[in-house]
Amino acid sequence: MYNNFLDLESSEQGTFPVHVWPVPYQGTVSFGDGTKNGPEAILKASYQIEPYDPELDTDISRLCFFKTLPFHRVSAGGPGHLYQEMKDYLSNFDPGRDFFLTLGGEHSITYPLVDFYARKYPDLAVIQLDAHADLRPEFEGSPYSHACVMARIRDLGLKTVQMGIRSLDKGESLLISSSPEHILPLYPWDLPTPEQAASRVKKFIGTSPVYVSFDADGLDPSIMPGTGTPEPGGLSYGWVKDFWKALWPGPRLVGMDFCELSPLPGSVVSESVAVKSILKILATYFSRLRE
Ligand SMILES: [Mn+2]
Repeated sequence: MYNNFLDLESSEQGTFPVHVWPVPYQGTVSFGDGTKNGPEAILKASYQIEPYDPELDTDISRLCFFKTLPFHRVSAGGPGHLYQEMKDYLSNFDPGRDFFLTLGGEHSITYPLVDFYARKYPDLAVIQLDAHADLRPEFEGSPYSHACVMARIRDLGLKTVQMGIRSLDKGESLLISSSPEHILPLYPWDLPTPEQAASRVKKFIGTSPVYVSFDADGLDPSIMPGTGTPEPGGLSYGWVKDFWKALWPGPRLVGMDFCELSPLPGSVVSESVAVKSILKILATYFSRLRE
C-alpha cells in the first residue's frame, strides 16, 4: 500500500503544510471506468518522482509538509451523498489555514471543496483545467454529478477560468458567452501564449484567492491517455507549466484537486504526468511565495 505522497518521511519535510486527501469516488462517470483507482495510482507513481525541480531549482520536500490523510471511501449513494460526507469531514478543518491537495475520483469531488473555501473567501476564483465545461444544470438526475460541477460553482457566484475546454453542448457554450463577468474561457483552438493567458486571468480575477481544479482530460490524451473520456486537442504539459510560471508570484492559492485520472493497465504514463502536473503547481506557487 502506498500511503505517503512522494514517500516522504516526516524527517525530510518542508515548511508549508499540505493535506493530501485521496477520495476514490466513482459514482456518476459517463463512459470510461476506473477513476476509483486514480488516487492510489497517483500515490504509487509519486514514489518514483524526484522531489527536486531543476527548472525551478526548488525541492518540494523542503518546501511543503505533506500529510497524507486516510482514503475517504464514500459508503453508498450518489454524488449528493458524496457532497454531504465530504462537507461533514471538511467541517473539522479551517479553510483559512488548511491547504488540501485532493486526489479524485471523479470531478464531483470538487464542489464540496470549493464550497468549503468559498465560505471563508466569498470572492474565491476557480481555475479549471478540463476538456469539459461541466456546466449542465443537472445530469442523470443529480445536480451534484461530475457533469454539473461548474454549474454548482457558478451558483455560488464565483468567477471561473475554464482552460482547455473543447467538449460542451450548445447550451453550455451560450452560457459561457453570455457570462463574461463570471466565466473566462480559454479554448484550445484559440489559446494565447501562457504569459498572455496569465495576464488575462489576473485581470479577470483581480485580487481574489484561487482554487485550482485539474481534470486529467484537460491535458491532451497523447500525454494523458488514462481518462474515461479522452478528447483530442488538449493542453500540452509545457503550456500549462509555463502558465503557472507566468501566474506566480500572483494570487493566493488556497487549495487544489486533481481528478478523473483512470489509470491504464500496463502503463504508468498517465499517473506520472499527473504527479508532475501537481508538483509543478505546488513548486511554482510555494517557491515564489518565499521570494
Ligand atoms: Mn473532464
